[in-house]
Amino acid sequence: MRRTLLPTAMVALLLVVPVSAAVGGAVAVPGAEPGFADGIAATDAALQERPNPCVGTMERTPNQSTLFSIQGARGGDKTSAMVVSARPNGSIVGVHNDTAAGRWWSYDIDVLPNGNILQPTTQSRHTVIEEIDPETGEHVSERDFPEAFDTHDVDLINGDELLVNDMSQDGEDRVFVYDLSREEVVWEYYFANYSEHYPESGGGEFGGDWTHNNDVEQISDGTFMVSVRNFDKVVAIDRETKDVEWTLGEDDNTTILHEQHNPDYFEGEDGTPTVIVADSLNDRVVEYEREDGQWNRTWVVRGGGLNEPRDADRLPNGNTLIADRRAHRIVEVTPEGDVVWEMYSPFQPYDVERVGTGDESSGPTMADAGATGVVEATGSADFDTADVEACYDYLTSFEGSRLIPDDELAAITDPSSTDTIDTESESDTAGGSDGGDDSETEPNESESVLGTPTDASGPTPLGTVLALAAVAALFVGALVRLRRR
Ligand SMILES: [Ca+2]
Ligand SMILES: [Ca+2]
Ligand SMILES: [Ca+2]
Ligand SMILES: [Ca+2]
Repeated sequence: MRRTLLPTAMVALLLVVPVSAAVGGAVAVPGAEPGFADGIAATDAALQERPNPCVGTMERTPNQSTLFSIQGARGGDKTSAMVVSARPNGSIVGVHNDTAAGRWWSYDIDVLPNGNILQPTTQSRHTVIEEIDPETGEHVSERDFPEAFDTHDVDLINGDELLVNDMSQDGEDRVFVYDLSREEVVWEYYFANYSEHYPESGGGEFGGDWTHNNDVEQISDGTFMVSVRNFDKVVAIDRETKDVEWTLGEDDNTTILHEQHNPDYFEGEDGTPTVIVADSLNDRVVEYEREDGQWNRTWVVRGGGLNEPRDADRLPNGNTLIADRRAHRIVEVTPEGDVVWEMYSPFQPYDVERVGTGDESSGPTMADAGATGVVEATGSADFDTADVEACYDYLTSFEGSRLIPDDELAAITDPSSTDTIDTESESDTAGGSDGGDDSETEPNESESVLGTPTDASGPTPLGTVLALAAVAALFVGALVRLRRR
């Protein structure tokens, strides 16, 4: 017996919690960054030229800032879960500290069409989805999903739906769609209902960390791509029929994928389906193309210290931006594997996004770039544990939680204001084909896309009354059950 829809009225009433200022911190003042943390080798001339101790190789400075999330774990120790924004030269725009807001883990980040940042986090073994103001780092909105366990990815699709992973811990692993207008779950896919694709004997322990489904993406109208990590495969699922349209990878066949993260789907110039994947336990990033019903591996970057990468985004310039988990760094590599941009990101980065390049990857494919094959990553800065520690100290003491600089934010919310930002992939971001409705032309950067039913200052009186009534009803119900025992 599988769960059906969430008790949606309760969820909507109790758990939609607008928050006006969950995290403090002043807006960053450009240029007013703290100095080097203690313990940095101040005699190192090369290091002295760096704006902070988190900067690694800087062979090339990109046009926009880079956002990355840090899960916050070092060995068995809990460290700060953060979202960090770095300027092209590696200087820090701001740091959003989720541990300070009471969260535990911090995962996939998406820049929404209004410039806000969407992110799943966890607190007390359940999922909290945050929408973060890019100017202040404050939470415009937070939503609790108490029945969703340890969600690693949520995407905004079709303008008003959230596509969400739920790893569960009871065999009820699922992907679901939450309709923000109707305030309810409108679609669910329980992996255990499809044993032909996900037998209970496969993946991790059934009833425990079984599927570890860790990434979702709407790759076309009505098709969801899902990373089922513990089955070493990525599947494309038809929303209507729930049929599996294609599969990349095979459980325990680790020559294809091994406990992967964050596959991105895009297409070659001739429409060839292409997926780039952080092939985590193979310590590499791989690109596959689909031809005649077969997935062919076209590009691999490995070596050079790559250690369990968890995100890889293809940038419009053909380079690949990688969140390298156990190396505690973000690297941008060329098709030939040269590291051209590198930031330390302690401890355990999860996702990285280059501001203004669209959500995740938009191409080009390595086949179209004429750069197929296996390449070795080279050119990382020669950094050690002390460097990473110094970076951690710097980030956790950084004052200012702004995440996107003003000019870059303007380019996102009003693309006509500048032509320096590549916005060609906006249809991927929203998952819809017509991103030009009237509401988008209005200045709306302070609004919440999560669609809290009230303004950001708190629940309406009616909402509060209904929520309290619902709590009271639960309490009375529990009392009645106790007395019957
Ligand atoms: Ca996402
Ligand atoms: Ca996604
Ligand atoms: Ca990605
Ligand atoms: Ca990414």
